[in-house]
Amino acid sequence: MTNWPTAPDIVRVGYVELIVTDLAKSRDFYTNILNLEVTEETEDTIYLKSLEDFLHHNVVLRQGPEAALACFGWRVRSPEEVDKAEAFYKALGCRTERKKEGFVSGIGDAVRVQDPFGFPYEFFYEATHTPRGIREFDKHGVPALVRLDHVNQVTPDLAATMEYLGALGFKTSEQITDEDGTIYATWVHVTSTVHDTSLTAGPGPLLHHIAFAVAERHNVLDLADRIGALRQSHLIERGPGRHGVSNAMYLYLRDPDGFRIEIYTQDYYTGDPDNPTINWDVHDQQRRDWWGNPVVHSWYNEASRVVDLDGNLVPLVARNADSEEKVTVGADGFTVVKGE
Ligand code: XXG
Ligand code: FE2
Repeated sequence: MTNWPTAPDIVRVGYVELIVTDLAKSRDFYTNILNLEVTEETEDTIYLKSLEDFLHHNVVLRQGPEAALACFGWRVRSPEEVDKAEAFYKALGCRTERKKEGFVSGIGDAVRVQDPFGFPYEFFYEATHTPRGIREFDKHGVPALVRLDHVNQVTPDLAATMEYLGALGFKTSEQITDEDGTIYATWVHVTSTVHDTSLTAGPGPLLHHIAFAVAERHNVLDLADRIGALRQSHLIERGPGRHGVSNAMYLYLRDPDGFRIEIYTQDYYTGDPDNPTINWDVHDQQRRDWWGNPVVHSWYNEASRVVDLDGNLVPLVARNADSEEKVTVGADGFTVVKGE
């Protein structure tokens, strides 16, 4: 067990920065399909936010040569927590970069790190506020994405990554395991929801998806209907459905670069200190879809690369071989499912 340095107090995932290969195409997807609001735009960068948030943005799209995650932006509780985050990663021997003026528009003093598992994380407190759109009912015609709800990471050594996120204050709400105790996926939270990030075992570091919340269950269906009416059904990868894990309603879309976007709503409260962890058997066919609908192959086997602090793709590390051996038909994980 590592002796962890003092961790920063993480409030939530504030934004994600994605490198996209065709900014105009991505703009069309994030505004016309997802109906996110553009809060700022330059020649090579677009900032977008969900309806309910008061931060400057939840998504940054930056034009670049290769589609990749540039960072997850974690909001911390106060400006001092940014110092703590910097000290935390320095003590772990990770590369860090601090910018008092911020790395992107709308965000002040921030530190970016490449974490021990290769993921690009940013920690910030200072942010430009924008008006919440909650009373702009004239804009609600299209199902509104109200919040950035969570992100999902693929990592080769799930147990070690879990321990590290535990040191950062994340608690486990749900997990998928087998009879030998191998963990295939976990859902961890700092807010009182089921998760702020989720870990899937597999070759990594990779970004599996980002997820926005909608207010009501029927909004998930409304969005699927809208995409159908726009004759864009190829954008739908999985769902609509109800998850076993989290109990939430879901729909997965793929953006023009293949980034996976989940539309998600109505999981449950997890804020008590003794919130019980739910364990799902990897062979339970309702764990990922409560109605038993099969999960499409691409959902298990495709994910996006991440970049380091210099913008270079982080090399992939194979999944721990031990757990790979134990995967059986219908089992979980970011891996080859035998029999397919
Ligand atoms: O947010 C999620 C997910 O990680 O996207 C996937 C909640 C549950 C699931 S699962 O497919 O495991 O039910
Ligand atoms: Fe998700």
